[in-house]
Amino acid sequence: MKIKKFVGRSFKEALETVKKELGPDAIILSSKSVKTGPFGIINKDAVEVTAAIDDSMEDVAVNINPAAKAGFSDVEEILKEIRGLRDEMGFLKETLRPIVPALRIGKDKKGLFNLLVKQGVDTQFAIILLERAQDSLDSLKGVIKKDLKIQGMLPAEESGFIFLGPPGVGKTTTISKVAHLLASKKKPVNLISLDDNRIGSMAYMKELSKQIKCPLRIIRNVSDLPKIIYREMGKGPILIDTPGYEYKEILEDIREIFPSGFPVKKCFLMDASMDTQAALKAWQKCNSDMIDSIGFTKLDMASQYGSLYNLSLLTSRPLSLVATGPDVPDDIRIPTPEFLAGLIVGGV
Ligand SMILES: Nc1nc2c(ncn2[C@@H]2O[C@H](COP(=O)(O)OP(=O)(O)OP(=O)(O)O)[C@@H](O)[C@H]2O)c(=O)[nH]1
Ligand SMILES: [Mg+2]
Repeated sequence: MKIKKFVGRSFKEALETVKKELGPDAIILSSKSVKTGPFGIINKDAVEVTAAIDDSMEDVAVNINPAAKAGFSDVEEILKEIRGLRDEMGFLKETLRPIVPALRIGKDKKGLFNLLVKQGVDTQFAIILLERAQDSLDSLKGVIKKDLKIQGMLPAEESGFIFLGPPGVGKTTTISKVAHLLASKKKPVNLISLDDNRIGSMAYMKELSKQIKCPLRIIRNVSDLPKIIYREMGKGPILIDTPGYEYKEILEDIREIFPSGFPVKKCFLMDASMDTQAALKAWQKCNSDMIDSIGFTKLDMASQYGSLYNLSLLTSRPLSLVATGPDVPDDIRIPTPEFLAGLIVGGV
């Protein structure tokens, strides 16, 4: 077996040299992009092809008797066909490499790649993750864990939260869970609702304030906030509920009315059962640069959790909390990186 390397400006050119030098029976063993051409000359898009020719084939062909030679020629035809197909596949792979980045993933990591994509992790993110991980699930989880920033509720335990997000994402339900959690830690919670229009929402907040025995103010505009906030600040966490259809305007008002900074943490809630694009659209609709942290709701409704990884990276905000069901006060969790990474790869 004679093995030789050939370099060409393209895979096709390298292949032609292989054919010229080693003949049509040459087998392509591998190919890769290289920066340097023959004699160390820098060549921008060079392709190096490693080819082999079985030099014993000639001897076999010479020594074989004529009767056997007839059968051999059939085999030879099939081999030729296979070599042709291999060349074609190599050529196709080279042509597709720039437009199908997944071809960068080696055979040993293909299973993990498929798993990530099946869980909804963005293809580009999956490729980068696998370039940084070894070919084991534990190593992959380790890399995912490093990328996830989890802040928890500590920064908000004193100042409080204003929850923002699209309609129905779970703002009022989450505020209720957080209020119970903080009340159980003996924090003197202060409730404010900017949702003064809907009877159901107001009744819900009134009931919550009764349950945890804390004051509630229902206001119409962000301009009503400064006097309450500056009076109550420092006494305990302030939890502010907002109506979903107005989150963009509310953020604009906050920027205008609190030019030197808003003292309550702004947490944007995203529905984990929505796909990445839909959730991202809601995020991009508002002044997202003003948001301090994110939270994921409805984890119980999601069938895959890759979007949690995508959105953590795309928003580049730390995670405050996740909601794991509709039940108040139990279905809330400050996840560990281990828990989240487990969800993202499809287990726990
Ligand atoms: N399954 C499940 N349902 C939830 C979760 N969080 C909230 N919900 C439900 O989602 C629905 C909407 O929740 P809300 O808290 O009213 O949502 P919102 O964001 O305040 O809605 P708007 O004020 O209309 O924008 C309710 O039926 C909740 O019970 C969760 O984590 N899992
Ligand atoms: Mg609400």
